[in-house]
Amino acid sequence: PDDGEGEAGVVVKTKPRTKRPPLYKVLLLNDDYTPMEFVVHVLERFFGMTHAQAFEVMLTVHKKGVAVVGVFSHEIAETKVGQVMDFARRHQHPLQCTMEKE
Ligand code: NFA
Repeated sequence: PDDGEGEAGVVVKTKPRTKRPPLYKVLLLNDDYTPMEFVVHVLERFFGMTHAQAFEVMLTVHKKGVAVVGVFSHEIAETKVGQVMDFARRHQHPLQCTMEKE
């Protein structure tokens, strides 16, 4: 057990560090085939956006190629990505959703 002293009575301090878990950005990528209405629906359904918010974010992805659609813990981000990828595949759309450390 650390008694707070190093060699020959030298006092060694360890800073109390509260470490926050890393956050992950969930990204939605543009493609030429997924219908705009489908993307809007995805953003409403899985990211809790209003229709107006979802439409705005969809247009950003459409025009810029990619946008951050949310920031979450690793576990939640993985779940969101999985839900979007499953939903897109089930509807046979090529929509891509990924995550990256913030
Ligand atoms: N670019 C797609 C289209 O024109 C719409 C889209 C937007 C797809 C955002 C993927 C992400 N139908």
